Amino acid sequence: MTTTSPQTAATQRPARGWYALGTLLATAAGAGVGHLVAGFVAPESSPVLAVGSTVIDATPTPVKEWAVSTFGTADKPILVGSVTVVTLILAGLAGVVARRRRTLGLAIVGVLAVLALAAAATRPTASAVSLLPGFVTAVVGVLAAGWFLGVLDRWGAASADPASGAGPDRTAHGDGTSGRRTVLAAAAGLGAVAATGGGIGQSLARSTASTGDVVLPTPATTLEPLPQGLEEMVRGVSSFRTPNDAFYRIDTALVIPRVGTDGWKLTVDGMVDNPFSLTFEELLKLPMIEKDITLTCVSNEVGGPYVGSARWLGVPVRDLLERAGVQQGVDQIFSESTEGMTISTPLQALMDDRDALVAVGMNGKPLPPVHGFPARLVTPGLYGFVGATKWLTKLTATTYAQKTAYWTGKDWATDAPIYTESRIDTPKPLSTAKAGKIVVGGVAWAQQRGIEKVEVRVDGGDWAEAKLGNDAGIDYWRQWYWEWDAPAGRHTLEVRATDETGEVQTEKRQTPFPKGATGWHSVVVTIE
Ligand SMILES: Nc1nc2c(c(=O)[nH]1)N[C@H]1C(S)=C(S)[C@@H](COP(=O)(O)O)O[C@H]1N2
Ligand SMILES: [Mo]
Repeated sequence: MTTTSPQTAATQRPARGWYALGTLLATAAGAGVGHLVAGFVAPESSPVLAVGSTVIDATPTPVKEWAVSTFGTADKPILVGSVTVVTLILAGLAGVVARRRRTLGLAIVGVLAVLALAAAATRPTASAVSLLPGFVTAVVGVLAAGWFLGVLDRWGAASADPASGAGPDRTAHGDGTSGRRTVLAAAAGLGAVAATGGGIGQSLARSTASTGDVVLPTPATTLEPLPQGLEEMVRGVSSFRTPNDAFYRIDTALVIPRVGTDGWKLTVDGMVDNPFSLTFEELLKLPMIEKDITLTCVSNEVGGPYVGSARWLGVPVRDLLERAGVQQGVDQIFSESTEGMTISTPLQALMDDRDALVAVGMNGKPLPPVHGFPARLVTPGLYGFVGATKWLTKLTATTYAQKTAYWTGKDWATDAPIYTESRIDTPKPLSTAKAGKIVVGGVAWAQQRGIEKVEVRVDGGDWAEAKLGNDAGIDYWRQWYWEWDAPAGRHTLEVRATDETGEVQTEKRQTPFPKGATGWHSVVVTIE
């Protein structure tokens, strides 16, 4: 070893691993404090979450589809975890650099934080306050790293002193001097700052707006109560109404937007004669209707879970657009949400008699925060990504030529009617049952057309007609069941639906991208 460094000789420094640990923990401490500050000012501007959201937006569609189909709704924690791991690896490498080139190493720690700051600053909803968490992260991270590396240097200098025995390079893990204890205490301190800041920040970010004080208005026209479902008779079939807390959730938000009703406004503008805005109170005073609608995600694979059915309460979008006076030439309504999502819906689908809603109620309750509180769009017959904007705040009348929404910019379809689909809920795939009577059951949907018939077949044999559950309108799914006298062996069950126009669900396999999956759902079971 030579003294190429302007500082102490390499032989007097603790091993690289200590430096890597130091900058890693210092960066974690910085990010923890940044997360805490974000929890107070703007959770989505937390360094890790801002980078995570930027990664989501920058991820090519096929990769995102793969992630959704592989990880399901765990894709978010996995993304945040990956961002954290990659950042900590880079932070650790910065420590290795800092061992010899202190300024450069610390600068890398600073750059990591500044990248997070830049990510926060370029989010669609960024404001001046979004810069604070990244700034705090940079300052805390660099100062903590500088401090910790100083502790290491002093340890190295002390142990290089002939009086205190061999240098730490050789004895880093074994000499048990008080210097080592000091270093470990410093490391534990940084770890504690990271964990405490991150933990408190996380609980702040999770505390969403309360919907408790919202009293839903009485609808101008009410629906009959939802008819009886099959779930009590057919064990394992999806319930006719999906409870709010079991309803699937798909969105790009890493933090559930905290939207209070106080500052919230819905604006209708663009190519209209009379643009206007409504407060939440004003919205609630408009005549509302109830509607049973099955919502479906375009990313739902054949047989997948991203479909749910609820009774929605809201104002027909048509009423709002008529009040604004949509001008000639408009072909899309471009909606925006409080957290910066943009979604485009064909004007026609919002104006015709399907009764697309600006919904405020879901199954008799205010919208839960994850499902768009205080108001969202629900468009019967269209996949959610082109008609179900959550945390809705703006409807702009415009044209597809003028404005491109988030998913359209990622090459998804612009107009995406839901395909006729059917799903076997029971028996479960690869389950085992005793030979004899088995009830096969599930759901089928063909929003805007309605389900006429559901058929099941075993091992590619003849199609048998299933019995349908009650009907709650063409925009709502139908439950179905079929009694099977199951013989021993391994069997494949398949299902297909026919809509009320007479069209049979296509067998042709199609991926969710770019306009929804098609094909027949099948389940393999073993009968003993
Ligand atoms: N603001 C916002 N709204 C959104 C999305 C989103 O990412 N952000 N995702 C859409 C998609 S892809 C679907 S399928 C539905 C899902 O609604 P849910 O989570 O209430 O089931 O919301 C839609 N509305
Ligand atoms: Mo979706």
